[in-house]
Amino acid sequence: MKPIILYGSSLSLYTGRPRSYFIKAGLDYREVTPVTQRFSDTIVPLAGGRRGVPTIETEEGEVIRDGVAIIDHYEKKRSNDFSPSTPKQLALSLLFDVIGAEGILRPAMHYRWNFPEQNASFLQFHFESMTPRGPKRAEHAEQVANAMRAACAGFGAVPETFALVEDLYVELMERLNTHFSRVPYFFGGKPSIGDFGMIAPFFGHLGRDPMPLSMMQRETVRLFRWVERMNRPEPDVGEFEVQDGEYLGEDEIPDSLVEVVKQIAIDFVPETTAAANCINQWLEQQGDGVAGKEVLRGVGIAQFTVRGVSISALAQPFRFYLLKRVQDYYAQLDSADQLAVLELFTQCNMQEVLATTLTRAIGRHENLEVWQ
Ligand SMILES: N[C@@H](CCC(=O)N[C@@H](CS)C(=O)NCC(=O)O)C(=O)O
Repeated sequence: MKPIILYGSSLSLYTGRPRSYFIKAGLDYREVTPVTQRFSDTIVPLAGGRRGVPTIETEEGEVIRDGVAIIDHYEKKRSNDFSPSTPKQLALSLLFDVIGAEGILRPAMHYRWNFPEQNASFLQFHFESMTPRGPKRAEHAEQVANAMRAACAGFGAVPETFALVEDLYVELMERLNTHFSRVPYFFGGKPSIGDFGMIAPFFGHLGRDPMPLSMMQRETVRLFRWVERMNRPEPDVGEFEVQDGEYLGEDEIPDSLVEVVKQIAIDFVPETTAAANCINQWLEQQGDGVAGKEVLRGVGIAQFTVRGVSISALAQPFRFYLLKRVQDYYAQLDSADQLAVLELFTQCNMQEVLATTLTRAIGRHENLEVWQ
């Protein structure tokens, strides 16, 4: 059987999600930087025309673009092995998948782009490696890097918000550190869909770029160990007394995990509400003409306030594409399980996101997200 080809890069946030999944699932894969002729000529046209990573060629030669779709493909094949089977754990695991995709972008981008003294040469090397070879390679790499630097501000990390972004991140690191000193993964002895979602910002950016990596190693070794563990094929749980490789029994959600989610809710909830309002207004202006069209990365600017600081951030429909999976899961539970999940989300200050929706759903067509 041919290995899976994973087009991606160590530097790329979103590649971290399927890479970790392949490692933990023991799947044979090769990571290839997306600069080959084959990528441009054969893969990109089958990936909706987008040069985005992660994109894979499966063992059978199928092309799949998007980390979430890639994991869905293998979870289906592997009987949902990395999805907890109990309601609270599964609902929270799906929520962490949303948070990993969009809820940690501000600190991830801030600690990458706003510390040039520590990060600049590291980033320059990687951006060049990801750019197709040619006479103007360095120039092209710089253009892409500049676009990403601008995206950092677009996600709301600007001088007026730096102190807030740093405070929230340090508090989150501390809470994650406490949680990972009790259990090796979010829900016990085995990684979940939520772990794979969260490793995206925590490996590619926060657990690898020189500035945030050194901070994590110095201040929160247990969090650092989770990042390391997520990229190793063996369980790598030597420091824990319980090494059963199982999710916690009886749908347990440890208090330390509730503290993590409460911390994330501080900006995730107001941002989700503001982004939904912004995208819904935009949808109203578009009318039915938008049906079948590709969903763009951002469709406006969401404005919200956290601890008295005003934040403007790109309103991204992808957040709601993933959030709908949490909401759909919740909707089909029986009433006792719904109550248990609602109580948990309320305890975490996340209850609002169970009901924050877009007025038009998002589907997938030929490897692109499209408005339905
Ligand atoms: N929804 C996608 C997002 C992937 C993404 O934004 N990847 C970045 C690099 S980390 C990229 O290639 N962007 C260009 C594009 O997607 O066309 C996923 O979860 O895989």
